[in-house]
Amino acid sequence: MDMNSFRLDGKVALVTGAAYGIGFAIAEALAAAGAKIAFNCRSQKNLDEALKNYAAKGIDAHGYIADVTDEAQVKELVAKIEAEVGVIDILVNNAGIIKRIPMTEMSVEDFRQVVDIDLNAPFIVSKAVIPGMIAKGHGKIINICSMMSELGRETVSAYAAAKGGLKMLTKNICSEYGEHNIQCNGIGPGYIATPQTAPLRERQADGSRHPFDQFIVAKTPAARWGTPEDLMGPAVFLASDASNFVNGHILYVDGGILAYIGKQP
Ligand code: NAP
Ligand code: GCO
Repeated sequence: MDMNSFRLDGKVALVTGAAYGIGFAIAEALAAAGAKIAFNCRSQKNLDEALKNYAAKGIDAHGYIADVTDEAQVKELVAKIEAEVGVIDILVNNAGIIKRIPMTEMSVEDFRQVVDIDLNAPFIVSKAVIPGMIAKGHGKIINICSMMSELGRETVSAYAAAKGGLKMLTKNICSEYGEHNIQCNGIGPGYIATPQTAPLRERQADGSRHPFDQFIVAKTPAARWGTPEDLMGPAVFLASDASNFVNGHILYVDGGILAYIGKQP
């Protein structure tokens, strides 16, 4: 086997919401494999900070301000990337939010906002890049799904609905554009230590670990939280020619959570 099939030299990758967290780590991994990196975020402050952090890693990233829920901004973003970096070969739909509110207390506005960012935006961004991929004759789309693409839990109704929908959008993009040599797959991270999950790991007033933190470590066969770095290898694989016959698949990177019934009493 030619191990160069894992390389991404010359490829243009757009990672959405990659100023920090999982998106930043995935962009770092794609860059290490040879890709040119474009990313977006929503504020100048985050953009400036992120560009410094990419430069500190030796990555010449192209950063833009764009809200992924706004189709006009996304079209402009893609046009700028095409002009300044090149036509996109790899799209990682990473930008996402969560709101932890019991369903009967959640406003419809909050529910809609989560679905808008976590599900509608991957549709908007994918729609904007697929024509360029068809013209190039290849493309890779990686949707960042979740444990909540498969499981429910208290307080995350909108997030679970959106991430479950994102799993099916993944399978549909595969079905609709596979014949154009476009592979669309998902990564379903387990519980990963990032700003999004920081509230679930906060130390208690008495210094003890958050009960949710203890619950997740007990529920994970690997017995730890994941790190953004745990997602690097899977992302490179799904972005590269090494996965050219993998399509419509969700790769769960969860330390074994979905395989495990839970600790016996
Ligand atoms: P994070 O640290 O909160 O980062 C999320 C990123 O998305 C931020 O850079 C944020 O930028 C950006 N973003 C949010 N809304 C946006 C919008 N409308 N337009 C552009 N960018 C936007 O979260 P993370 O933990 O790295 O999560 C990244 C992805 O992985 C999300 O889709 C999340 O649901 C998913 N995920 C996370 C975990 C986990 O355990 N952490 C597990 C499974 C899946 P701003 O600074 O502008 O808000
Ligand atoms: C939560 C978490 C999760 C994770 C992740 C799991 O409150 O349950 O934030 O939803 O972030 O998506 O895969």
